Amino acid sequence: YLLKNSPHEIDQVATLVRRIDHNRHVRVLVVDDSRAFRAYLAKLLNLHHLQVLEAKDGREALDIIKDHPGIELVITDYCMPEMDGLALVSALRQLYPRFELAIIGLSEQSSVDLSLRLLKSGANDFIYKPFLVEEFYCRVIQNIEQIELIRTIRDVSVRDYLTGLYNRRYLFEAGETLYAAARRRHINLATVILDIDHFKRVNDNYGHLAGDRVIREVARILSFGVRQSDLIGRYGGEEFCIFLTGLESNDLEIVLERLRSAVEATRISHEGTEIQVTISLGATLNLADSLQAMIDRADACLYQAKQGGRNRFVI
Ligand code: GH3
Ligand code: MG
Ligand code: MG
Ligand code: MG
Repeated sequence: YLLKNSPHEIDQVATLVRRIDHNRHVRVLVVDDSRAFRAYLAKLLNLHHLQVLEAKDGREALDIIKDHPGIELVITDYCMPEMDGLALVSALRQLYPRFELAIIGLSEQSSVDLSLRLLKSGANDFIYKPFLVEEFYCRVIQNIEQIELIRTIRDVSVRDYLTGLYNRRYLFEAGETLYAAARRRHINLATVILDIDHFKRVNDNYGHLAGDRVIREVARILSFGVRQSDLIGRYGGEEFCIFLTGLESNDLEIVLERLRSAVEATRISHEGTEIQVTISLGATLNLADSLQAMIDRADACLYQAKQGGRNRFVI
């Protein structure tokens, strides 16, 4: 390849390298039938601390991307023997939307409308060979930054700021999905609502900052107490909601008691003193007519737990 780059030019782009230094773990898949060209691109990308995986054609690229989650960018050649760039872009777009995986087409000018066809198939960007290293870097960085920005925005939009748990909006959105799946498969969906006992006293006695710390700590204990596949979120001020699938009645009791006792056993240090809180939990297991109906049932159980003296669960 006739690359229009001098070593001097590579020095100049070293300043760009610093910009995405924090992207140390970003994974890029390079797809090209020329081993030498793949190695060249890998070297350029490694300069930016990007982790590079290589594939020699579209078919191999699809295998690799399925086995390696976390690839954010695919840079693909057009002309390849097994599966060409156009077919690869189309196949990838069936699997990943544009805001989850960026694709840059990279090819010689073989026809006037090649870049157009790749873009229409779903590529985010296109570069003709030979290219300026600086342009290559600019496009790579811009595409990665866009993917990461969208990821950050999505993350912020589903998380509760104080605790890092899911927020109420996402909790119910994802809850509806779990509920529909439970209906289809005729399985239970445990729905748990819990509330910190006498939380007003914490705020009154120790101040709002201490109250916030208690909420965060309880959130941490709760998320340790459930499985990765369970859905847990902050429902209100000091109220939380958990959806758990695949539980029998006995398991639910065990989970609720584990959460209750874990919170009770914790001492939260604040300005030299230790704060202890308890939680009350309400839960229901069998499917009701709607997710809202299940939440209402769990809420009614929570009310009973409060009436019954707090620091307990009711199913
Ligand atoms: P109960 O045992 O009946 O639940 O008594 P409680 O005092 O906990 O009563 P309630 O649940 O009604 O009180 C919730 C309090 O939580 C009221 C509100 O000021 C406080 N709160 C809500 N959100 C936050 C928050 O984000 N931070 C802090 N520090 N306090 C909050
Ligand atoms: Mg080729
Ligand atoms: Mg409360
Ligand atoms: Mg409350």
